[in-house]
Amino acid sequence: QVLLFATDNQNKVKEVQEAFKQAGLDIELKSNADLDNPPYVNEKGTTFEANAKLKAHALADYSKLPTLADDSGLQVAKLNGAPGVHSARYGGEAHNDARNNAKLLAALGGVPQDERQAKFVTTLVLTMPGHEDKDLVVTGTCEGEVLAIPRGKGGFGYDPLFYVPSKGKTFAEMTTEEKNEVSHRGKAVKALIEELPAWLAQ
Ligand code: ITT
Repeated sequence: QVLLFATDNQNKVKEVQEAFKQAGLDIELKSNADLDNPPYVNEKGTTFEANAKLKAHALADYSKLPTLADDSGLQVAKLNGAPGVHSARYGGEAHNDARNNAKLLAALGGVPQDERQAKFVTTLVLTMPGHEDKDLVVTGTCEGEVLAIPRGKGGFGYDPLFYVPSKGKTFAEMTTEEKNEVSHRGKAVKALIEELPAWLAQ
């Protein structure tokens, strides 16, 4: 079974592929990088679900393949939920992890550790070309804290700053498998897999 993952982010592909493998699902994931001239999607929605649908529908329409999209972001309580849906471009117009992390650290400058609670959110949308009315939509979240000093070399994006108390580690200090056990994306994929049989049977 081939599934198109409507993403330009190979780190997302790696995590979702690993989660499918752990669940014993034999799914070949393709992504935007495997397509010739995939359409650019302007993520102009104000919610994770709206942006995930924009990506899923545009790429399903183009590829005619069953298509999965992931829209994610970090919501920091002290910053009233920012960067939220703007997480990818928080630090400037171009998507740049180092600038995003620098801006997040600056925004939280001087805030003590016990006031640095944050939540990662992933909304996944699975769509069949021509059947947008039947989208499968699931969301996963992960509670943690934003550290003042980055830790770890793995993962991507805000991972070195996102500390998960139940693991005693940042996402960047975890293997892909460990991150999937607790992460927003790992939980969203588990929910997707649970709902897949009923969705496919409709
Ligand atoms: P696509 O839209 O092509 O899928 P993207 O990286 O632009 O890739 P989003 O629009 O969902 O993805 O932006 C989410 C941003 O939030 C992403 O760029 C990261 O900086 C951050 N992010 C999302 N999931 C993350 C994770 O698991 N760990 C660290 N940062 C994450």
